[in-house]
Amino acid sequence: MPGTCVVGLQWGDEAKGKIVDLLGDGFDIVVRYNGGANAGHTVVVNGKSFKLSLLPTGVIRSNVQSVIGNGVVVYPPRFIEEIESLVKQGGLDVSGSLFVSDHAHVIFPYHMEEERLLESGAEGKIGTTGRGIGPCYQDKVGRRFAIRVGELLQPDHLRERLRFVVPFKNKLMSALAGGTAPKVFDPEAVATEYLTYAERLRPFVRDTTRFLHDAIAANKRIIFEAAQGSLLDVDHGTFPYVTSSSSLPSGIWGGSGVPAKHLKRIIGVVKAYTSRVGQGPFPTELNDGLGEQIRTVGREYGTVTGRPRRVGWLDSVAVRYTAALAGADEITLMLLDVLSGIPELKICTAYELDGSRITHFPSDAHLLARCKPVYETLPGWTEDLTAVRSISDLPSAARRYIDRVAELIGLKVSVVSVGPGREQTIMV
Ligand code: 2SA
Ligand code: MG
Repeated sequence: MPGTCVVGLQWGDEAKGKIVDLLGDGFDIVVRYNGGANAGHTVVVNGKSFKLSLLPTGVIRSNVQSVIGNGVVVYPPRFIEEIESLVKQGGLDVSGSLFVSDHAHVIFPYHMEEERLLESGAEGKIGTTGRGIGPCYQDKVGRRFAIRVGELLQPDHLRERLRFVVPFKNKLMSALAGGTAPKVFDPEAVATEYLTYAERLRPFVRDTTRFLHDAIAANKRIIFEAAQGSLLDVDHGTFPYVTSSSSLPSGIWGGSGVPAKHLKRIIGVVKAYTSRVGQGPFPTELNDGLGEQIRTVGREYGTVTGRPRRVGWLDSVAVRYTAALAGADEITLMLLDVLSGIPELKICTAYELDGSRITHFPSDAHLLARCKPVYETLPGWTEDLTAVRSISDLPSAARRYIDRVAELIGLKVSVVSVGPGREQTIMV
């Protein structure tokens, strides 16, 4: 069974969805194993574009089965909204081809409220997407207050669980708010609301671990779509400015039940520069007019939240680190067209940390915050790249940039993307 993983090697938004799309008919099953409705990708179905945040991008292929694995946190209203918008606007009915794990955890409105309170304080802000991701994973790991998708389908049990969980959450939120909770949740009302969602979800819910094990036995080709980016991984990312799940391929085993030995190809997706949303250190950040230009040309605004993304130069120290962690076999270089017209391009090749030069990535945020980038400068190009379809038609400076990136990261570049369209792709 050839398992493939498509994973972003920076802080997310590397255009992973496009790579999944390019892999096209080479797969039978597409799996999401981490995160929730904090991911954001735009897909095009029958000429119409959709913003998906919870469903895997592969869901738009009628011949592909899709799985939301046990490692994902599911917000039912968003799930229903996404499947309904696919039907209404794209004429695409995914019932029968999309499955949600009964072991995935459920996001409730109190998770979002908890997050809102935590993020509104003056200190400790992470700059999250506000989708309840962190509080839901916290409940999962804490065990006592979490509710799984399978539990939604048992009405009496769900009511009983919520009668236990919700009063605790109300107390917690009062404490977080410093006395009186701005919002008090009623367990019966939450149960009634979620039981209606449960009926919409029911046909999609199954034991996806067993489904995937059967698929492996049947030699089906599976693609794993990582959400967020490797530097947002809860263990190896720039902690604490990370998401609450394992966004590296290491999350696949835990988040889907598929053992790592079935992974045969790991594609690391890299933006030709860097972007980051939310708080946390970003050594190569550009806070000037050039940064503004890259943000505008690259349309660097959050798909989910619309937040302007922070942008900066490509950081080869960071990507070398994540490529090693991900076990990447190759990299795809995305959004190269955005760099056209910049006279000189910089790539970070080392850091100065407290007076010493280092070439490894200190993922601890407090150390990374003290790192000053050491740059190598390469000549830029003025030509528009969006219509280029082969390496030989690229300006020589662009070819040099690609070669240097491959050399610094130590992996071959297999694809270069020069625009969002499927055809705006150079196979190397
Ligand atoms: P969270 O909400 O708990 O996962 O936030 C924790 C950190 O993870 C970052 N994060 C992201 N970074 C980039 N892209 C993401 N997806 C959306 C997109 C984001 C959006 O595709 O644009 O629309 O704003 C994503 N999801 C989480 C987040 O910014 C925090 O730094
Ligand atoms: Mg995104």
